[in-house]
Amino acid sequence: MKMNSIHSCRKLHPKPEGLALQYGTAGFRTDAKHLDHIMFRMGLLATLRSKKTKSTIGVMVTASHNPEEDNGVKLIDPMGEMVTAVWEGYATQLANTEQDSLLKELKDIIEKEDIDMSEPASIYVGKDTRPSGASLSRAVLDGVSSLGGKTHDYGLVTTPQLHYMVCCCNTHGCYGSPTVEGYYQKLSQAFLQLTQNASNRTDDQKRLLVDGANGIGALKMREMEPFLRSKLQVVLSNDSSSGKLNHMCGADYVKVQQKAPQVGECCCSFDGDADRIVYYYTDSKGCFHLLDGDKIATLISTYLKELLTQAGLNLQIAVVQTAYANGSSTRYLEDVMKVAVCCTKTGVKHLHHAAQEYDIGVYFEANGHGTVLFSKAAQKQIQELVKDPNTNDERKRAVKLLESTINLINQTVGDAISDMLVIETVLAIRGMSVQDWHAIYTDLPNRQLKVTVSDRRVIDTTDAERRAVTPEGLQDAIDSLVKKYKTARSFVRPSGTEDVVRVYAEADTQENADRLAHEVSLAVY
Ligand code: 16G
Ligand code: ZN
Repeated sequence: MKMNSIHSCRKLHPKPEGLALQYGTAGFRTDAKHLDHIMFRMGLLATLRSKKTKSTIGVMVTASHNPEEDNGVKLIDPMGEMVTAVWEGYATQLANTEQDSLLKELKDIIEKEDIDMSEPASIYVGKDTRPSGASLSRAVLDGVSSLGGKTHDYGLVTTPQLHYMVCCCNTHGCYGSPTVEGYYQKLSQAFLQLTQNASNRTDDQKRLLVDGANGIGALKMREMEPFLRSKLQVVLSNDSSSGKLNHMCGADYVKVQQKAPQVGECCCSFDGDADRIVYYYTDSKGCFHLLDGDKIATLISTYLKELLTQAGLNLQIAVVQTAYANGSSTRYLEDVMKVAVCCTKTGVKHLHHAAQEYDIGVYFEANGHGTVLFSKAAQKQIQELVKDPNTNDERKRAVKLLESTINLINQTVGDAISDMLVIETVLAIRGMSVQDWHAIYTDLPNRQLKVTVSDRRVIDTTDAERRAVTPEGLQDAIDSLVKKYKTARSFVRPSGTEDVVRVYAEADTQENADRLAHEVSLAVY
């Protein structure tokens, strides 16, 4: 055991005294200046997690859609999932321990988890394009080697690529080969196979404007393009290293500002680490139309449900949403599509876990983060049906499409590149334009606001964050405000990533949604 080397190495990554940070909804995230010691310590913790699980663990250095000056880090568990809640707790403890008790804190974790320190450890490390990424990822590598762990530094990768790589490694290649090239090959092969079924696509239908948020997604899209053999013509914008990451571009900007950073008939935007995507277009009158995570979930679940029916497979499909899902999408899925809808708390890990409960769980946050999970049993049924010689042609076509679609989806986490290819496939196979897709249902006008309060933790929520339990009287006040409007809904929740309370309102008109959001935010003060 090389615990002693921590003593010497830790001096290189000292913790500023008194600084306390929390492993939040998506890891640590703050101004990059404050993160050196956090990175080193996450290297240490990832090594312990690897020894404990006897598997490869991932460490991704990214702050997603935050400004370029920020950075962050999150740990990836063996199957490519987010690390468990208990280990999130260890991460916070370890991050906030003052320098002289670091060793004691490590020993506590080792004891609590009964970790055999003679086990080997293997850590995959990746980073997005932030200027601070290079030195911060070196701090992670230092942490791992302090405890004698082995590292594989993938350098610049998207967050979902690193999740994919970790899963490939721990499933011994069953999920694919753990290289960036293996990722491109797996996805592009599935995409080419699927789009063969839509041979009459025009060049216009193959053309897509992609806003890369001046981040890693743009870089990786350019690498992937040759693998797609002109079956998709990607026109990249915000792809430069000179442009500022996430500045006036990217998925978060488009969703929150409801504005297009580029004008065209079919556009999409990635976020800074390419795990989120939204689509949009500008019509002939110059009006902007957004197709967010709810629209994506509707498109994909409708397509999958149709294939299940054609294949004669009796598998349960459900859509997992959060309180932010537009009411129209929920109504459409439940009433028209007859698909089960489940609502969870905000944050990918909550949606992911809920989706694992179904044969096929489609999950998307309205902000564009999401994917589809197929249970092992469902995948087996699909594979067996493909091989069954008694399957008739119509069923065989449907089940083969299902099989290739599974290969096109990154089941470890939401993935902008994979989601984009799935969406392009569905539109191609169903012969739909982005305008047809948009017309499936009409979003209810909505508004999101932020309110700054002295302590956001006084607000506690229940029912997947849709109702406030404390402070007393707040929910009654919201209820009576909502009653004044038609088809209205509103909720408040403390943010998990910023020191603010978020307010959401939807109603029959934009004016009413704006007014309701404003009134509710006054009730929060
Ligand atoms: C994080 C979450 C995202 C969630 C957002 C909510 C992950 C990978 N990301 O970015 O899913 O929508 O936080 O932020 O889990 P909020 O709590 O500030 O509203
Ligand atoms: Zn992201």
